[in-house]
Amino acid sequence: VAAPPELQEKTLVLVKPDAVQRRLVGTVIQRFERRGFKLVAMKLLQADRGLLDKHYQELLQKPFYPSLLAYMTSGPVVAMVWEGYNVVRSTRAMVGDTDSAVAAAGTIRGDLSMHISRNVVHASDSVETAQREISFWFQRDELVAWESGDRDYTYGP
Ligand code: IDP
Repeated sequence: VAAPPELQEKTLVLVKPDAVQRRLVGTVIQRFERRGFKLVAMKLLQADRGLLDKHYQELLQKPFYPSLLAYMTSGPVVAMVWEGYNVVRSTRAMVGDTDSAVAAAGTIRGDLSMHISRNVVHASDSVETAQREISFWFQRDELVAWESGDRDYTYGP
């Protein structure tokens, strides 16, 4: 039986180049897996400027954009789509404040990073943004629809 629509909300998470270099890919994945979210797409890739200009279209005019672009193209990233109830908001809460220096302990940034310019992960900030970002990073057929056998234990009947 297919999950109801509210359990099929999706968000884009990127494990940024600093985290790939620091061998934190597994740690980041484990955070979302253990919460109960469902992984529906994942790949390692070297992002290029065209993709990042679309992904960060709201930030193109910011003074830090050139350094952000250099950071995000400095090595491979892992792009993932996670699915589940309230996943966009929950994932943002798990990721923590943009500035790692003030991100709360217990969040991914607060536990694993020190500075706003090397903040380990990206997560979409709204359902609409998530849909747009997923379409930049993944082809439709790269998303896998699958039912997890533990759904009643995760969400109740
Ligand atoms: P978010 O990643 O928490 O959604 P945004 O404001 O969308 O935060 O910024 C995107 C990314 O740009 C941040 O995650 C960080 O890597 C970088 N960034 C944002 N503000 C600054 C800054 O003031 N200096 C350097 N990098 C920044």
